[in-house]
Amino acid sequence: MGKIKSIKAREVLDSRGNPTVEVDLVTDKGLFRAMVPSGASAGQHEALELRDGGNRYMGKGTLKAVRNVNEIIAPKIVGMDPTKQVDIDNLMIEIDGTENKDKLGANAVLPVSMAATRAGAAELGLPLYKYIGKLFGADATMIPVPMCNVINGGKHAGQENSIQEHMIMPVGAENFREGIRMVAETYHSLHKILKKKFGAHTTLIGDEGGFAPKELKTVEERLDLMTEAARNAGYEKELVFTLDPAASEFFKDGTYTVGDRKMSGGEMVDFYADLVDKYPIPSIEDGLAEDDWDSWVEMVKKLGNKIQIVGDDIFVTNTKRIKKGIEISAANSALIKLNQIGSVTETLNAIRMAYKKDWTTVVSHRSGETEDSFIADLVVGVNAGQIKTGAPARSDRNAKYNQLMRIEEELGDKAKYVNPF
Ligand code: 2PG
Ligand code: MG
Repeated sequence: MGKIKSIKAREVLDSRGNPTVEVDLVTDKGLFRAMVPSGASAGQHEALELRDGGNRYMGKGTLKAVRNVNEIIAPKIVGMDPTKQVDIDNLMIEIDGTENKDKLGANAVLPVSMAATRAGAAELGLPLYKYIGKLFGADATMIPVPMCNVINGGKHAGQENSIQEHMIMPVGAENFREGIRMVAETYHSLHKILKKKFGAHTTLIGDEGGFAPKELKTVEERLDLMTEAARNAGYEKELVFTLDPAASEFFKDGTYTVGDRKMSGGEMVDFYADLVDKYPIPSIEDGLAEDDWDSWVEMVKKLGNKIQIVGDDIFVTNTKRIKKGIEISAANSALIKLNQIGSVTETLNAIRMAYKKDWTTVVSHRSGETEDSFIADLVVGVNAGQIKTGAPARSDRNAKYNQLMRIEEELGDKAKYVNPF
């Protein structure tokens, strides 16, 4: 039996220049490292991201979380068998003792959990995705179709009351490598169009690597330009569009404000129905706010047979909230973010719950990311078939796409790349 010999956390920087936590976990097999990402349009019901407050890093310091790893978690976890993922995670959950990891912080628990998964994989001599497949109970052969966010809006681009993410998805590609090429070429073609139509300044980018032109105000204008870019690149047939409005960000006192339009939940559903009629949109995430359950149910009634309705802020990768969503039929898909819940075991449980009801899952990055590509292995490990991790630009995003190309290569003939719709 292998043993965890040491655990050490430190503060490092994420893609937005904010501090985050990195953990080095050592076993006989080597040093295993993991880093946590951080959201901007974070859900209110997410596990706690512990920040120091005060002046350092504008209050966003993570030294308390680092200390919680080094002084509270490490002494208890060192000595354990790294292949005992459930025991390791459960012990941390027990030490914390709260619903939302309020004591230790999800940003203290998660990097230890992820580093332990890497160490467990090494212990068994397996690549990470195969080891996650073993933990989860899947054959880990599905390479996901990526959802790539080529136009950033909302909080990721300093734009109030606008749709946050406009993504392209190469559902018609033969494999992942070809899919990512179609996406990158379309992204460059979009760059060209923007530059020509509105000037070079409109090709500056938002938090997730997509363009963020203020000139394109409505979602229709944005989708039209994406259509033009896909056509110019020659992939109009192979690509579809998906949206993450992140509606909690523009919902207040029962009203949704998109640009200069004010809408009720019901009107929002009609707004999406209209878009789905006009454009090839098979999936919408967070079309409604995180606690507006009734409108979610309405959206499923109206569009649930036609499109994938993905819950992010409403479910926060939390089995309790996903269970409620299943019971009242508030969606048909769950977004999966490790740091919303704070451990690998709980994340796998959330995915299990979704699958049981034949819901799909989409594994996701955060807008504040790192070079850690764990989610690329996770998405293959659980055969989720869909990942969203930003535009095909900036290394915090491409770290994941690049890892998926490696995994696809390694799987060879066994790799499956399937249109999820
Ligand atoms: C989302 C995410 C990732 P954030 O809303 O889905 O794209 O954004 O990490 O800012 O919550
Ligand atoms: Mg979202």
